[in-house]
Amino acid sequence: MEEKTKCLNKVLRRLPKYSDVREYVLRVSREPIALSRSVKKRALVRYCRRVDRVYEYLAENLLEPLRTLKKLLQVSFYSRIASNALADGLVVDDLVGRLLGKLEVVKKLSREYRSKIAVSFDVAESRELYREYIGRVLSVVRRESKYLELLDRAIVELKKTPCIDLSLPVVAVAGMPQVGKSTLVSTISTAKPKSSPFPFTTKEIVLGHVNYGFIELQILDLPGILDRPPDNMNEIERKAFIVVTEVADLVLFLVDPSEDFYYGFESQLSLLKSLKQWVNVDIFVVINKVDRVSPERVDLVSRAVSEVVLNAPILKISALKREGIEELVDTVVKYLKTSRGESP
Ligand SMILES: Nc1nc2c(ncn2[C@@H]2O[C@H](COP(=O)(O)OP(=O)(O)O)[C@@H](O)[C@H]2O)c(=O)[nH]1
Ligand SMILES: [Mg+2]
Repeated sequence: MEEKTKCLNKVLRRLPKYSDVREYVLRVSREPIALSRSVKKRALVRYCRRVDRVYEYLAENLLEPLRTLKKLLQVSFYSRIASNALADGLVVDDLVGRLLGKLEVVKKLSREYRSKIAVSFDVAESRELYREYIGRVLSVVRRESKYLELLDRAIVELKKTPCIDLSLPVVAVAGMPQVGKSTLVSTISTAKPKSSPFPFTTKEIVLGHVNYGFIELQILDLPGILDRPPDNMNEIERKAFIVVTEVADLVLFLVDPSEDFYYGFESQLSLLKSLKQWVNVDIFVVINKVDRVSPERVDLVSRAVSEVVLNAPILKISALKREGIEELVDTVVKYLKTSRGESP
């Protein structure tokens, strides 16, 4: 599948609920159908048209959106983001497969009843056949209504993911809650995510662009991650985890060196160690908030961190006071250029 910028919000459509489908079908069944004077067997023709309309509605509102979704789910990032929005253990690809399989029957039923109505004996028979048709179609959709609603939840989640160009480099900003991720992203990029003194302010993935000469970098602000195994993470933390494992070309791991940091330094170090194991790309540690701690404390934190990341750069910044920002962006751009085989 070609991987260009995909704005899922535009590409994907919400699915109707069973009640929406039922309402539409009942409306079509009531609505008058205009026919020109020359048409013979008018009642039969009207019922045939109604069958067509019901089928067109289902094809356009259920089958097509499901097929579009199925294609997108070939990108494992989208598939994992969508599954993350479902109840435990459900895999979005299985649900789409199931629904497409079950709803395929609607096409067969529509053809079958259209032919039967076309050769029906009289108005009463064609009406009876039409009723039977909508009864059967609605019962197929009703039986799947639980799955339709689940999938719609996954679609809503996918529509919230920003328009990332997966063929261009992506820098993900990760770390515990409150370390200053949103402040950094709003300092260096076009995105202005909300930062606040309360943990878990950032609940969604936010995409910003960093303009660096002719280069435009994609940078992602992420929800905070706590130091616990992925299986124990909540849905919001897992979203951040999926980004760092699926789409990031480089992870900036932000650390708060403050002695009074709510989650402590040891847990940040422990999270960094875990991320090193889970993530396949390089991780640069960024010690933030250097404006509020002593240089000795920064050194101490820096030494502890270097034992985990070994030779990777450790940057020191104040996102709030805009200190060390230029060097950070420089380092990132140079790294991405060399890692993509271009000279720096
Ligand atoms: N002193 C200081 N405070 C900062 C700095 N960066 C962020 N903060 C503060 O730390 C808190 C959390 O910031 P936020 O960006 O929301 O953190 P996030 O949860 O990691 O996204 C806010 O009150 C910010 O103003 C910094 O460089 N220095
Ligand atoms: Mg944030």
